[in-house]
Amino acid sequence: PANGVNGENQVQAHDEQEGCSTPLVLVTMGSDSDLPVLKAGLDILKEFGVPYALDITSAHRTPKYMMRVADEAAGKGIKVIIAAAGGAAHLPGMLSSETPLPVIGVPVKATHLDGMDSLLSIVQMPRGVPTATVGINNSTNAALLAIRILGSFVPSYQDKMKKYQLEMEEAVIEKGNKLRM
Ligand code: RP5
Repeated sequence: PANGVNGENQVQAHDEQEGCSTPLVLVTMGSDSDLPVLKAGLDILKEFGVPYALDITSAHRTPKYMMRVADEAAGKGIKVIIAAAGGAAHLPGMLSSETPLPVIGVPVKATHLDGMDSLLSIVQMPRGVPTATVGINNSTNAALLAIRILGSFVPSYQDKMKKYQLEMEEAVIEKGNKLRM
């Protein structure tokens, strides 16, 4: 079912594994040109079976729509917002200024400044308006952080996170073993 946060701009919520169609994470971006950067994070959300909604909410091109999305997200059952933006990346901070939900910003490398502009635009928030910031183009960590937040009150997500961490550890040890052989 089409189950996005705000109707017509929304694509389907992804819920393959959990059988729940209410999105828990809103993944939004300033432009569809940011979508390739978000792919890795979306793959993580799918792997963990987290239902999410996708949207485009530009702080500069659709400011009124962006504020409506921020206003309504919590009431629609969203628990965490992931927001990607490049350049003058005001989207995560502006969403954060309007919603009580945790917002995770993904700085996108979109201009000649190699993503440093996006990173600094997102990370340097004023006191009182916290906005989590992951590395440039690192949507993987944004998704993992969102799942850790969900895992604080959904035990199944925390169990999957523990398994993910264990498998990561085993994979690195295995690589080391091969090098030492
Ligand atoms: C930002 O400007 C977007 O988040 C994107 O990273 C960047 C470029 O957008 P487009 O001109 O490609 O639409 O607002």
